[in-house]
Amino acid sequence: MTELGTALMERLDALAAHSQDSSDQGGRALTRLFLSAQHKAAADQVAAWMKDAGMAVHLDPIATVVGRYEGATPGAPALLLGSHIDTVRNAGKYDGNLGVLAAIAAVAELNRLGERLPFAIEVLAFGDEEGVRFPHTLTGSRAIVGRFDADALEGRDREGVRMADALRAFGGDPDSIASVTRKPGEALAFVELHIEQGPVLEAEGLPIGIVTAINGASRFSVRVRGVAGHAGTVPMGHRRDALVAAAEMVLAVERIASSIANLVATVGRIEAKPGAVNVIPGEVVFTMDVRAPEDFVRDAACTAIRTELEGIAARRGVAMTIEGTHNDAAAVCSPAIIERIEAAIRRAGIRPLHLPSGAGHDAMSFAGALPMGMLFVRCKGGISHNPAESITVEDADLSVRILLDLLRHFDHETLRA
Ligand code: HGY
Ligand code: MN
Ligand code: MN
Repeated sequence: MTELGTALMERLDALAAHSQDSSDQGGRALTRLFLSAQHKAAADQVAAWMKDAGMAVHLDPIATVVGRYEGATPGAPALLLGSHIDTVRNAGKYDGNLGVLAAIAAVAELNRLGERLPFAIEVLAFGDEEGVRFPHTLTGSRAIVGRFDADALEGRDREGVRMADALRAFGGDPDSIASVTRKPGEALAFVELHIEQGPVLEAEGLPIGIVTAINGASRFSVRVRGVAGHAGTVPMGHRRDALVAAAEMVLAVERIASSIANLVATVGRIEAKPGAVNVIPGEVVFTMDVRAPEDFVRDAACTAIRTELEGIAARRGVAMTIEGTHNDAAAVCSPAIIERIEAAIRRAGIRPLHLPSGAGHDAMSFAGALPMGMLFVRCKGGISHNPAESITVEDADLSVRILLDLLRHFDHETLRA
């Protein structure tokens, strides 16, 4: 009796085929970056499934695929569902994609039964939650609530391509992103279903949980400039080696983060130039990602890290700049949505567990603008951002059924943010 889950897992496998080949793990891993050819193919596939589910579909100017299923009265305010279809490099196939396809499966079931609710449903397939290709992130979800930062359009990828140009080539329209903003009364709330990407639900023996809050996050690009030189002729004491300085900085980031409870900091990418075996690196660029449940803790940690890196740069005689590329406050989920999600989980006979999210999500873009909440789905070993990411067909099936139940019982009249 898991036909909804079986169909959902088959679609997740099919969607995962839209990937740039990657031999990182010796096989075909999943890498689908914002505005890439793989994103286009996945967006087209998602649009087709939305149409099959009885939705009117369009691509919005910031490349979000939008499917709308009318309520009993056409033009009624919409409950927004969805997540993202972009991935990190060498990703699993459930992060983001599960939330989009589970929402489509729930609407398809309503459509199959000819059910119309007292509100419309919009399923949103965002293309830029991970923020891996360009410096900014959450561009699609932020646009829905009028928080899109136009500076993002000037961001460039590794090949120097401007986001605005890639967006136009994709079929988006940088000049009309403001039109994406929902007018007051058009949207009721945003609810996102997503894998937990952590070990708690599995440890508790629960298939699904209720998110209380989403950690705030700050991202930086750090550039270290030393002096390039001949690896064979420059004595060690005469070097201003950008990579060795950066290495000390990376260890400092780890040391500072490890000393602060519930704070995490990660250097995910580092690039040394010119990148030749016999040249002392003259320049290094690396990224930093800092997160915590409380904003003041994260801010204080970012200040401490900056001070420490400046000290290392001065002592080693290298220049350093730290550019902030993303900053998102911690987002508290709406009690009204938590209540509705908890009621649906109880009706399914499952113990309702409330838990925070260490990972960022599109839902955080809605905090303070629209009532928002999230359901977490158990994932094996809590593994994510890794091809080993996995869920069971039973949990996939339950996700769709609980989402359906949430929709059918959703009291939209008494909503407050
Ligand atoms: O980085 C995150 O937390 C999310 O996967 N974008
Ligand atoms: Mn995600
Ligand atoms: Mn992710």
